[in-house]
Amino acid sequence: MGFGTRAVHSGEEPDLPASGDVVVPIHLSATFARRLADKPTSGLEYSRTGNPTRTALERRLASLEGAKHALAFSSGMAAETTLLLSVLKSGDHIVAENDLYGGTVRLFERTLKKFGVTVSYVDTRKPSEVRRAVRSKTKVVWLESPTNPLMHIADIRKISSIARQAGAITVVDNTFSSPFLQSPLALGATVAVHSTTKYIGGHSDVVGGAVMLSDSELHGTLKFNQNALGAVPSPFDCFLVLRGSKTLHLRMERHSENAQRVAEFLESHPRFSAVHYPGLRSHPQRALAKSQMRLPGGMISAEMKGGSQAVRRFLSRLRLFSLAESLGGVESLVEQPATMTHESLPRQRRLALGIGEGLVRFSVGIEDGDDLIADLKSALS
Ligand code: P1T
Repeated sequence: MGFGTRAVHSGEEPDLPASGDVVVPIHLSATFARRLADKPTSGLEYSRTGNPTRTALERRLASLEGAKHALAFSSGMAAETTLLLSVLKSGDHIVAENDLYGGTVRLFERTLKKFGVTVSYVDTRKPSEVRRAVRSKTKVVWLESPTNPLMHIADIRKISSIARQAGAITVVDNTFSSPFLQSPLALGATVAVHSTTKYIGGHSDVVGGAVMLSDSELHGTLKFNQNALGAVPSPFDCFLVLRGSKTLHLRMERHSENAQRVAEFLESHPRFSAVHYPGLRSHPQRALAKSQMRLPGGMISAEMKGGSQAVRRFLSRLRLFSLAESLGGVESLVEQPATMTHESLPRQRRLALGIGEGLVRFSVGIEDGDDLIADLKSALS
C-alpha cells in the first residue's frame, strides 16, 4: 500500500472483537499478569521488555521505513547508543561523515572513545574518502544525508556498497529526510536511525528515537539490548509519536514547499552570502539529492553577512520563527548552530567544517508561506 495509507493504518488495526478501538490505547501497565510462572500468558511480561502501545509504534515505523523491524527508544541519542553498543567492541573503528549533529559527535568523542572505539571523520560527499578510510577494524560507516547543519548529501548507494565490501554496516541517520522523503535501506544501507522527536513526531511535544532494519540477526541483538540497556519510550510518548506519524506525508510536502520558497527568498536577499538547500539550483549535489529524496525537505542553513552581531539582531527580530534547538515540528524554528546545536564541537573543528557564527539554520514549518516570508522580510529590514 502507499505511504499515506501505511502512515494511517499500519500497526494500528481496529481491536475487534474486543473493544473496536480504532486507535491503539495507551497501555500504562508496568507489568503483565500471567497464569503460570514459567510462561507469560499474553506474551507480555514487563513494560521495559515489551508494551502493546510500543509494539504498535514499532510496526508503524518499520512499515514507513520499508524495514522488516523497528525498535523505539526514549530519544534519538538512546537509539544511537543502543545501536552502537550492540555492534561495536573495544578496538573497533567507525568511519563517519564530518558534518553530523553535535550530540552524535559528542557520543563518539566523549563516551565511546573511553571504551576504545576510534572514529575517522571524512567528507562523505566524496565516496573515495570512505574507501580510503575503511580498515579491517571498521565495523560501522555512519552517514547523515542531508547533514546537520550544512546540508551535504552522501551517495548512500555507493557508500553502502563500499562499506559492505569492507565488512562494515552502513548506518544512515535519516532524521532530516524522514522516511517519507528517503529510504536508506532501499538504497543499500543496513540500518536507518531517527530522532522521532523531529519530523516523525512532528509536533515538538515528545522526545524519542528509533532504529529500523531488515537484518533479523542484528534485530535480535538490538532487541536484547533495548531491554538490557532500558532506554525505552513511555507508552504516552509512543502514543504521541504514533499520532504524529499519521500526517507525516502531508506535513513533509508542506515543509518542502515552504522551505523551497524560504530558500529562494534568502538566496535573493543581499544579507545572505550562501544558502544551503538541496532544492536550490545552486546546491552542488542537487541531482544526487533528487535521485535519493522524494522532495528536498524542510531544513535550510544560510550564511549571513556581518557576523555574529548581524545574526543576533536578525534572530531577535523574528516573530514566527522561534529561536530554539530542534527541528521537524509544525512550527518554524531558527537557531545558530555554533552557539546551540553544535556548541559541543571543539571551536577549531567547527570552523574547519564551515560552522561559524554567521551560519543560521532554519526548520521551516507548515504555516502559510506568505507569513513566513513576511516575518523574514520584516526581521531583515
Ligand atoms: O534529540 P534526540 O531525540 O536525542 O535526537 C538526537 C539527534 C540525532 N540525529 C540528528 C540528525 C539530530 O538532529 C538529533 C537532534 N538534533 C537537534 C536537537 C537539533 O536541533 O539539531
